[in-house]
Order: sequence, then C-alpha cells, then structure tokens
Amino acid sequence: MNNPVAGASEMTIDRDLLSQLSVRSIPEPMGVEALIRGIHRSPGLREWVTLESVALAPVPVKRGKRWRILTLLAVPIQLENRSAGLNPPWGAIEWVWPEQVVAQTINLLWYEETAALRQSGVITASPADTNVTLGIPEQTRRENALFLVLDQFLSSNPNQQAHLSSLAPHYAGLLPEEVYPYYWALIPTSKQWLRPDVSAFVLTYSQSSSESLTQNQKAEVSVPAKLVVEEPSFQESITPLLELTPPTDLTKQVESWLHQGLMLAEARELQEVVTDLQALDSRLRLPGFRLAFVGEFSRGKSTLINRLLEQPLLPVGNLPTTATLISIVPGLEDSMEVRFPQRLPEVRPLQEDSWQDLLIPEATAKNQDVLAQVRLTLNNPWLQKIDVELIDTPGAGDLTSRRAAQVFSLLSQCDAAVMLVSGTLPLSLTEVAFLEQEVIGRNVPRVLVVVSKLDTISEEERISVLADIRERVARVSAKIPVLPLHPVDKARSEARALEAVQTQIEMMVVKGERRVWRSRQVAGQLVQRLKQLIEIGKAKIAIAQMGIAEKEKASQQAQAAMQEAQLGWEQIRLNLEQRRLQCYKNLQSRIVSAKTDLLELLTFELKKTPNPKTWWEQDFPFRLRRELVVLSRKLENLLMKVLAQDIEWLQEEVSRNFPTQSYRTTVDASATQEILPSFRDLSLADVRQYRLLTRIGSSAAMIGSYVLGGPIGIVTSTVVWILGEQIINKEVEEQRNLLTQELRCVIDKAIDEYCRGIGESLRQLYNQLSEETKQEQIVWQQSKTLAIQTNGVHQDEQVWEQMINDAFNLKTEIIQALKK
Ligand SMILES: Nc1nc2c(ncn2[C@@H]2O[C@H](COP(=O)(O)OP(=O)(O)OP(=O)(O)O)[C@@H](O)[C@H]2O)c(=O)[nH]1
Ligand SMILES: [Mg+2]
Repeated sequence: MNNPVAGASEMTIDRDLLSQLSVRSIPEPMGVEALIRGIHRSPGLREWVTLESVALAPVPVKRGKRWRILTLLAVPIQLENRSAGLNPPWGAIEWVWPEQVVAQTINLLWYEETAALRQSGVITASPADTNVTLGIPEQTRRENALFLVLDQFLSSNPNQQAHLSSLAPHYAGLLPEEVYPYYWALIPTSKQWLRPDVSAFVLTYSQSSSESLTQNQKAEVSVPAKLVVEEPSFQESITPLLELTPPTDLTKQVESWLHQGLMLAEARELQEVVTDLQALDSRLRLPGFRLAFVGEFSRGKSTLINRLLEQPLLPVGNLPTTATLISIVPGLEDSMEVRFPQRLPEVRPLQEDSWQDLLIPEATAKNQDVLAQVRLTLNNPWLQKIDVELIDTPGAGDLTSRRAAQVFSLLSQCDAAVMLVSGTLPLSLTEVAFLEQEVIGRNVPRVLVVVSKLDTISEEERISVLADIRERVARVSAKIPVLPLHPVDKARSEARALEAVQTQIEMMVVKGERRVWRSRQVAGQLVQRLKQLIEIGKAKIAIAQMGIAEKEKASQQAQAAMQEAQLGWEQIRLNLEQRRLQCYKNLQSRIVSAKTDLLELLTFELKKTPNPKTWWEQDFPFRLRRELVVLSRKLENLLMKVLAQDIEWLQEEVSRNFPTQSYRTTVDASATQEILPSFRDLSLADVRQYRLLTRIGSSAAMIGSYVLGGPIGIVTSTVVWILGEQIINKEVEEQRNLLTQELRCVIDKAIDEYCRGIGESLRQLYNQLSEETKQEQIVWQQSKTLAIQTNGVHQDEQVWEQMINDAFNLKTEIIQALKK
C-alpha cells in the first residue's frame, strides 16, 4: 500500500486473541449440532449464509414421510440499551433427516407472510420463558441440550409424528417470543405444539430428556402445500423454493415518462435538466446483459470477438495486444469512445489508427495497469439480436499482476464469461483460478470455455487434446461447457464449430431481470429530476414577484447561504469520516472472526492429507484463495448494508443542512462498471437502497470488486511456498506439525493484507462519496444563485405553475407505479 496515512493503527489485528483462538481444540460436532454449527462452513451453504448471520434453535418437521430440520437465520445486533438483540430473521435452511442434506434454502423476504412479520423490527434476544437475555455460556448449554434432545427424538421416532409437544420447553428457553410466528408461518402445523407459554415446565438440561419424550401428545401434522418438496434430489444441494419474482417491468412506461419529463424541461429551456434526462434515457437503453471474454495473453479473445461479429473490429497480434477494457454495445451507429482516467472522453473514428496508443507497447509491459476504457457502439445484427454488452479484456498472465486483479474485478460485475484457452498449451493455474472464481457461489456457473488454435495441431491429436482440457475443466466443475473453435472431426465444418459457440453464448444470455431492475432505478431517478423541476418552478415564481431591490437582496442571501453551506459541509465530512472508521471496524471484526473458521478448516485439511508437502505446495495456495473469495462474497453483503445506511445518512444530513435544495444526482450513462448487488437479497422496499448504491456507481464498484477479486496477489506475495530442505527431509508427521505452525503465520499475513486493502479501498470510496456530494451541492447552489441574478426570458407565473402541476402529477404517477 502506498498510503500508510490511512491509519496503520486502525488496521492491525489482535494477534494475541487470534493465537488464543487458534490453539483452542477443535471439537467435531455431530448430528443436529453439526448442521447448525456448520452453516458457515458447509459447502453450498456458506456462500449463501451471510457471515454475520446465526442459526436459531432448529425445529423438526415431518414433510410427507420424512423428517426435516428447519432453522431460521438472523443477524445478532446490540440494542440501544446495549443488551443483545436480533434483526428480524431473513432466511431459513431446511435439511433432510437423516441424510443431513440441504433440502431448501428460503429467503424470507420473498415470502409474503414472513416478509410482513419482518416489518415489526428488532427483537430483544431474551427467550420466551424469561425476560433477561442469556449469557453466551448459558445459551450454548441450552442449545446443546436441545441438539441432544433432537438427535434422540429423531433417532428414536423417525417414523412417528408424536411427542413434538415435549420439545416445546426447550424452545421456550431459547427462542424470543417474536421468533415463534416465523416458524408458524413456515410450518403451519407447528403452531399446535411450538408454544412460547410453556415456561412452567422446568427442564433438567443435564439429564437426557428421553422421559419427557414419552409424553404422548399427538400433534396432527399435515404438510403445508406451499412448502412441500416432493422427493428432493440430493444432488441439488440448494434449490431455492421461493423463487424471486422480479417486480413489474416498467421499461415501457419509463420511456414515456422520460419523454414527458423532457418535454416539460425543454419547453421551459431548462438545459441542465434536459441534459440529465437525456443521460437517463441512454442509460435505459444499455443492453441487459454483460459478457466478458477472458484468458491469458494471445489465446484469441479478440480474434473470437471479431469472428462472432463478422468484422475485423479489434486489433489482434502474436504479442500481448489488448491493453484496455473494451466494451462493445449494440447501437444505431458505429462509434468509438476512449476514456483515460482524469480526462474527458474522446470520440475517435472507428478505424485502425485509432488504436495506436491503446495497445500494449512491448511484450515486457505486461504488468502495467489497465489504463483506459474503450467503448464501441456497433450497428451489428448479431449484437443487436442478442442485446448484450461484450467486453474484451487484456490477457491476464499471472495471478499476482495488477492487471489480472483488474480483470478479476471486472468479472465480478459481469453476468457471464467466455474463457479462451489454447489447444497448444496446457491449462495453467491462472486459468483454473479464473474458472474457480466463476463457479464459486453460483448455482449455475455462467462460464463457457472455448478452445482456440486447434487448427494448428493435427486432426488426430485434436480429439485427445480436447478430451484432456475437458477433463481438467470438469475437475473444477462438471457443469462448465467446453467447446472447440475448430472442428475435431472431418464431418464438421469450421462454420459449424463457430456456430456451436454462438449458440452456446445465446443460451447463456438470459435477459430480463436486469433490465427490469434498471428501468425501476431510472424511474426513481426521474422522480428526483421532477422534484428538481418543481423546486425551480417555485424559485422562478418567487423571483417574478420581486422588485429590483429585493432581487439584489435575494442574490446576496444566496451567496451568503453558499458560504454557510461550505462550513456545514466540513462538519458533514468529519462525521462521514467517523462512519467510515466504524464501517472499517465492522468489516475488520468480521474478518477476524472468520479467520478462526478459516484456520480450523485448513488445519483440518492439513491433518487429513497423506502428503503434507504436496498439499502445501499445490493445493494450499488455491484453497486459501478460494476461501478468501468466499469470505469476500459474504463481506460484500455486509458492506452493501453499511454503505446503504451511510449514503442514506449522508442524504439526510445534506437535506437537513441545505433545506432549500433538492438533492441532485449525477448519472453517468457510460459508466461501464456499475455495481450489481445480489438481487435476491433485495426486497421491493430495498429498491430505493439499490438506487442509492448505483448512484455512486463506479466508486462503489471499486470497493465491491476489491472485496470480490482483491486477494489475488496476497497469496503469492506474502508467502514463500516452496519448502526448504529442512522440512522436506522430515518425517511426514513432523512435516505436518511444522506446516500447521506455518499455516497460522500464512493466514495471519494473508488476512492482515486483506484488511489493509479493504481499509484503503474504503478510504478512497468514502472520500469520493463525500467529494461527489459536495460538488453536486455547489453546482446546485450556483445554479440557484444564477437563476436569481439573471432575468432570463420573461415567462409569466402561470407558465411555471403549469410546470409545477405537470411535474407533480407525473411524479405521483411514477411513485404509485413503483409501489406496485
Ligand atoms: N491458428 C490460430 N491462430 C489464432 C487463433 N486464435 C487466435 N489466433 C492468433 O493468435 C494471436 C493472438 O490472438 P488475439 O486475438 O490477439 O489474442 P488475445 O487473447 O486477444 O490476446 P491479448 O489481447 O494479447 O490478451 C493472433 O496472431 C491470432 O491471429 C486460432 O484459433 N487459430
Ligand atoms: Mg486481445
């Protein structure tokens, strides 16, 4: 990091605490306990369960002929009076018993009844049978007792539905009263036995509870139709039951609203608003899907894009060629726009010499940053037809390069990727890492591997080369398709091979959802513009009623207000800085606690492996990287929440301090790096939040992607992997012991570096946020001062009143539609 000012002190890790944590013995839970305590570790779940969430006391339920275990997920918080609390549960996991496989994961936001329950707000974490919150040791003791009882219950009565009532007191000792209705909603029959009012029943936790199980209270258990999953397929570890239905598509309406807004602003010659609305309009027209072409140098990325588009569009070459991120979007006319950092975008003719300064100058310059972004608009039938944005990327040679980091980051913001590998070279570690990243955390991998250069090897060899690559890719995931770019048998033609690739790409391009969300987002921004029009109208009317002396006075007042605003701004900036530190601390503490898990997991693997040396040198770097990516995905969720809160706070502060102004947003229609929060985690009410997040567009993307793609260099930059003689010559057990020690150091270093990186990115992000908001305020203030000072074209009050009316009506219509 080249900016140590960012506060080295705030980024350190409590190493003592960590080493204490890491030496503690690792009990290996079993049964129900293993399920509940393992939610952050179990493959398939850990990407879905956010890091900060905990599982609440799980409830058994019979569905059809089988038992299931269902647990709610909620995020613990500290209440204002400093006692422990819970945010309303957000999700649930259901396992099949005794197989212990996940039957379904449920997002409570998308289930009407539970979503309604969530409205009631935070929950005090005191169990139903008492009004004090439990300390951690007592809580754990009670949980363990419940797990034990559940294990016995499930193993003794796997085919009966009775005895459920005997379990109730255990829950009363653990679950807050407010949580019961969630279980009732998910398992309607549980209402008959899962009651919070059973506190008189005193439990002896130390004894086995088999006696109480004999209380034969039969509960009629019928299966709620909505939640039945018939004979789940055990291979599909996660099948979300409650599919997100995207909100109403407003694309068509938004087009017409934008048009009406434009007419209003144009008729009154409000050029600034007109420009803003035009930018919104072009944003609405961006394609609904983004597809990246990735791979190492000279694998044929640019060549493939040219072939797909049937035109020699992108420069290709034997040496590393592409040096920029090139975005290609469908449009009515061909054009080329180049953006260098800190410069205004340049428009160039779409021809060969326009690329001169955009290619990699020499083969040695591999590691420089991606300096520019190029945006090509093409009138191309295929692009038009599939309506996607294609992105050509520079070759990413090795995992440690900054350029690779940038390409990795970009990937996190794409909907799918095509990875080019060469038929003449073996699959490299970087290529495997790319694939892994695309597969982690996704049910359906959205990546296609295309094998180039098969035409340079003999036809006999092609089949075995292709089979070999397929086998290696399948080791990462069997679901990734691998297609040759050239025919492997004589019966097929070149054209057919390319067609197959084309078809596969068309299949990946699932449109719809993204466009729906974006149209709603644009609608929200249009509302802001309409508010602005109303403000301007009011100011114009006020000015029209003033005499010359009054105008003079108003102008002076406006200027004084501007100075005051500057001072007010300084205070806001300081407070925002505090919030940034808080946000950082939050992330940091999550990282530190995740580290314990990470250490446990990898220590366990090291214990198991027959050959510690091979594991260390070959598996560990990639295992560590993978785990950091998983961790990042979870942190991103948390970060998004904190950011949304901070942005909302900033907006409130701004509107309180500058009450006469409406908040003005900026839209960058060509920003290619918009952030894509996971839509599944957004409720309709969160659309507003989403809008807030996208407002800071590229800046939020920066940190989001650091968090996602960042820790690439860490793994290799902090550690020496190849083991020295003194280790190699030791006995296996001794090797294992030494490496276990070493493992701790490595993870320490990696996490340390990771924290530092996140701290730095956060600093930049908050700075940018505050600068952007400040700029907007100043521009707005200036335009108001100007409105007072210039007399302009005389327009009578009625004209402005009409505009205010029209803008108000349109605004109301949009807000109504967004609520649906
Ligand atoms: N024979 C053969 N040559 C190919 C094939 N694909 C690409 N090439 C050649 O390989 C070289 C590199 O191709 P590019 O398309 O520039 O590769 P790239 O992946 O875009 O490379 P960078 O931009 O440097 O990352 C060029 O000389 C191409 O003509 C192929 O399938 N067969
Ligand atoms: Mg290229």
